[in-house]
Amino acid sequence: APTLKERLAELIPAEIENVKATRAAHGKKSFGPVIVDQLYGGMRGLPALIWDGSVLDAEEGIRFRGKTIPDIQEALPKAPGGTEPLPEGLFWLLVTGEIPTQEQVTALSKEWAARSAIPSFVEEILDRCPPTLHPMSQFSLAVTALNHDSAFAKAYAQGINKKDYWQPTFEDTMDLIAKLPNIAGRIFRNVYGDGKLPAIEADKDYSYNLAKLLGYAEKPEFVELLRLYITIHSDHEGGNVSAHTGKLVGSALSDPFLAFGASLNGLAGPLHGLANQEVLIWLRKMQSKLGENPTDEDVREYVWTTLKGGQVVPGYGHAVLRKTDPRYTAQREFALKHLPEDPMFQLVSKVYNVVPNVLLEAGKAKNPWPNVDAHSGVLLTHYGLDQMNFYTVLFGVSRAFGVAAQLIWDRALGAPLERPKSYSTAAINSMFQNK
Ligand code: FCX
Repeated sequence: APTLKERLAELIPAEIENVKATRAAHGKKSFGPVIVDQLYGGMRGLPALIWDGSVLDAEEGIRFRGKTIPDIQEALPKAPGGTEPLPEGLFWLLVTGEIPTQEQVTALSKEWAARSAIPSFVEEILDRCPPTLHPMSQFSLAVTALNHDSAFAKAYAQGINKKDYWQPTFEDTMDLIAKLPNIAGRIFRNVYGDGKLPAIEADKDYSYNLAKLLGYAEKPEFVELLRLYITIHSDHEGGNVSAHTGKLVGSALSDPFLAFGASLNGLAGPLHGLANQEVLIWLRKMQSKLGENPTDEDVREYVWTTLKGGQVVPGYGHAVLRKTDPRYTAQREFALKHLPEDPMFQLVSKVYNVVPNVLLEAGKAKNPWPNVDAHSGVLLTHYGLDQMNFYTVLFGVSRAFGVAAQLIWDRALGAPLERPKSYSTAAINSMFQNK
């Protein structure tokens, strides 16, 4: 069976032809008008990007290469004795559109373990960070610094032919993904522990090794949770801040480390990935104010206080989704299976019964339903990982999979520099003066 790189080399020529044919057939077709409000409104709904790994439907939620979350839970290879999909398989699917064999997934686990060491100067950068520096800032620093050894940057400096860009890009993205557990683990141990890190095991899967670095390898259920977590946070089509930023920066031919470092800075914002930390803080505050078992009416009032204070309810709403996020549902099902009695999970369920009605009543949010971030922290907390400032780092480890897959294809297909057109308010007023 071919390796991932060999399979890619087989797929790329046909995909170049497919894009050519698609553009020949549909290149001049219109999606409809662009209206001025979209320029002011954060470009909602503006068709502007190609992203092959996944497509998001407002009602149904995410599909990875055409497959829903339940589809991939069923189809992707599992760890021995496990029931959740291995993220290695999800990466293979994102890159190739194909379901890998167990053997191909095991080979990826091994390859990532073999590539996992980080340069000692990056370890030193992390060791010098004050523990008060947010884990996401540390994460971004370290990923950016990996550019020191970028195969793409080196090949470019040596004058690589653009036809071959995808090859060093592939090597860099494999290194990037492989090194993230050691970076995340080091940040975790430096900020919350004694800075000592166990070694990665060469014959174990990615999620097991990440759990081990965090100190959770002895809890098989937590390892399963990580497998699910990394799988479902990996990709959410191309327009979200972290994905789009990675693609944008990559379009300047900045290497995958620079591009994904930029993604992480976007993921660190409270309206995006930091929302998983914000949710836990918000729930904890609610608990300390209302006690362990508040009534629906108490929760309702607490939600209203948040809204009246001019704040968002973290974990609710979405720029594209108009239904409960299937990533939320997948995590809820995990909780129902493994921790139905957990008081914090019961609080999350109560919040789920109350918040949508309040948001509907308030009348502003276009989507009153929960997103992925409303649930993840409670699962991690259940197993003891209650260092909320760290949660977005785990989201970041996963998001690398989706961004990496697209970076490979962008370089394989010769995606051009991104450079949309901007206008000033004065220009808009003069343009539409008499229209
Ligand atoms: N609580 C309170 N108000 C909300 C809200 C929420 N959860 N969601 C939307 N609104 C408000 C908006 O703030 C906006 O108010 P304004 O008119 O005063 O500016 C109005 O409703 C319309 O916004 P809407 O069009 O529905 O939402 P956007 O596409 O602009 O924004 C996000 C989408 C996700 C940013 C928004 O729903 C939000 O702030 N949610 C809370 C933060 C969050 O959970 N983010 C994580 C999202 C995601 F899953 C991820 O990236 O990880």
